[in-house]
Amino acid sequence: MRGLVIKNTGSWYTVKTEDGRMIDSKVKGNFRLKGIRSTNPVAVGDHVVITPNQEGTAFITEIEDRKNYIIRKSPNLSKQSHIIAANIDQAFLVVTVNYPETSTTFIDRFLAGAEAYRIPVILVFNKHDLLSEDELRYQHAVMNLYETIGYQCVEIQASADADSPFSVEALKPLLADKITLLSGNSGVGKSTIINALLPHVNLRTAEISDAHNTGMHTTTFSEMLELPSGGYLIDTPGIKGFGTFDIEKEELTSYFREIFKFSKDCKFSNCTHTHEPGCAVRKAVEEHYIAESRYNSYLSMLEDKEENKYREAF
Ligand SMILES: Nc1nc2c(ncn2[C@@H]2O[C@H](COP(=O)(O)OP(=O)(O)O)[C@@H](O)[C@H]2O)c(=O)[nH]1
Ligand SMILES: [Mg+2]
Ligand SMILES: [Zn+2]
Repeated sequence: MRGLVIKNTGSWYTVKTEDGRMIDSKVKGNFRLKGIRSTNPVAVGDHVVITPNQEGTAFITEIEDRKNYIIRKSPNLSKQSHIIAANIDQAFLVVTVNYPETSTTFIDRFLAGAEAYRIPVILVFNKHDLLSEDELRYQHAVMNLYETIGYQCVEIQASADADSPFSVEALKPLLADKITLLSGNSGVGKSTIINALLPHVNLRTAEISDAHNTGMHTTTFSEMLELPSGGYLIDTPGIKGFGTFDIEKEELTSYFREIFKFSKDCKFSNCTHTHEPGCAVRKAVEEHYIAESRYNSYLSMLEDKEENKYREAF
C-alpha cells in the first residue's frame, strides 16, 4: 500500500494512503540514506510503501527516491541530522517591509539557499494594511526588483476578510496540489496566514508551532497541513533559511540569477566580482543593471565563505 507521510512525531509517522486513510506507522528495517546520520529515516513529504498490521497501525517498508529534502543539524548531537521535509515543490518566503522589517539581505540569503536546493520561491509581502504611503512605495520598488530578477511576488494582508483584494485568497491558486514550505522571520504573519487558509486548525497551529519553536522537541516534530483546495503547507518553526554552509565560493555567483547572467562577460572565468579587472558584474552594478542591495548580499555571503564562518543550516 502506498502513501504520503504527513506527520512525524518521534518514531511515529502518520501516512495518508492513496485511498485517503490516515495510518500511524513505524519504520521497519534499517534505512540508511546516502550516509546521512539522521534522527529520522523518513520525513514528511516522503512517498512510502506500508504494510498494515493487525493493530491498525503499519510498518513503513520502502521509501521512494526524493526529489529534494531539507535537513537540520542537531545542535546537541553533533553528527546527527534531522530531515525536516522531503519533496518540497516550492517555498513561500513571507516578508514585511515593516512591523517587523525584513532586510533585503535576509531575502537574498534565503533566495540563494533556495537556488542551491533548486526550490522555487514566491515572495509574499504581508501586512499591506500597516504600511504608510512611503512604505508602500518602497514595497513596490522591492517587489519590482525581485520580479525583474524572476521571482514572483504577492502582496497580502493575512488579517483581511476573504472579500478584500489583499486577502489570502490570492495564495490559494499558487498552493494548489503542491507541497509548500512556509518561511520567514518571526512575527511576519505565518501563523496568521495558516489560520486564514485553514480555519479549522485555528489557534492550535500557532500554539503547537510556538511551543515547538522554543521547546526541546523542535527537532522531532514535523507536520504538513492539508489544504482544502489540495496541496500541503509545511510550517516548521525555526526554519529561517536553507543551509548555505556547503556552497562553494565559486558556486555562489550562480545562486544570484542576475549576477550570474552578467558574470558570463567577466574577463576571468573564476572572477569573484570583487577586485578583478574586466569584471562585468561590477560594471553592471555601477550602471544600475544589478541592484546594489543584491550585490551587497552577494558580497556578504562571499565574506562568510572567505572567513569560513559557520552558517548553521536552518
Ligand atoms: N495588521 C496586520 N497584522 C497582522 C497581519 N498578519 C499578521 N498580523 C499580526 O502580526 C502578529 C504576528 O503574526 P504571526 O502570524 O504570529 O507571525 P509568525 O511569527 O510569522 O507566525 C500577530 O499579532 C498578527 O495578528 C496583517 O496582515 N496585518
Ligand atoms: Mg507562528
Ligand atoms: Zn566579475
